Amino acid sequence: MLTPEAIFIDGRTGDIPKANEHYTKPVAELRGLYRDTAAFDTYMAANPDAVGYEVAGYRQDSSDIFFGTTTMYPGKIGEEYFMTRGHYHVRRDCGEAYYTQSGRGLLLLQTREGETREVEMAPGICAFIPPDWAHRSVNTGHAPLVFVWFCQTTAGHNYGDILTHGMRRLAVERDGHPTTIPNPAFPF
Ligand code: M6P
Ligand code: ZN
Repeated sequence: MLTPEAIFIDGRTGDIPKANEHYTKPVAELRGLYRDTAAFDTYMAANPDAVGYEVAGYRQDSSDIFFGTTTMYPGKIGEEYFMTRGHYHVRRDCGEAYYTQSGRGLLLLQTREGETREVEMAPGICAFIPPDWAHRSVNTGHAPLVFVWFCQTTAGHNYGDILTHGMRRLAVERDGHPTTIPNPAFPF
């Protein structure tokens, strides 16, 4: 039987001492995400070991929910900020919540029908991600962006569509400020 437990989460670093899942995503594995491949190659030549983000999770398999943190490091490739891969859930009836603890960011969302939304990520804001909306988080600040996520254990990640086509909108820096623009490479 599962027993209740207190899980400490460090909202500044994303560290969860009792996490039982963890991975680090090197920027080197994210080449296809960025439009400016020349800028990507220049960045990687100068920062071959750069880390884009880390994910820590607390999961008990026979439970229906799990949670964890994502810690996204600041950076840019060309005019695009560091971002997660982005995904739909395999289970189309599963949503998610992202509760930002520190840093600044943008959550980009889209439906299969072509709707897009952006939700600000800042300390105190909990983003509601409805079922069947693809979601990608972007660190638009100069410090780590740390958020706590809550999801169903059986939701699953469906990366296919986003990995192949990207998202409909890109988060870019223009005149020193974050904004979004249509993705010229998206097959509309
Ligand atoms: C959030 C959650 C995780 C996800 C992570 C990184 O923390 O949604 O489930 O894995 O972001 O995003 P991605 O898997 O799209 O790279
Ligand atoms: Zn998700």
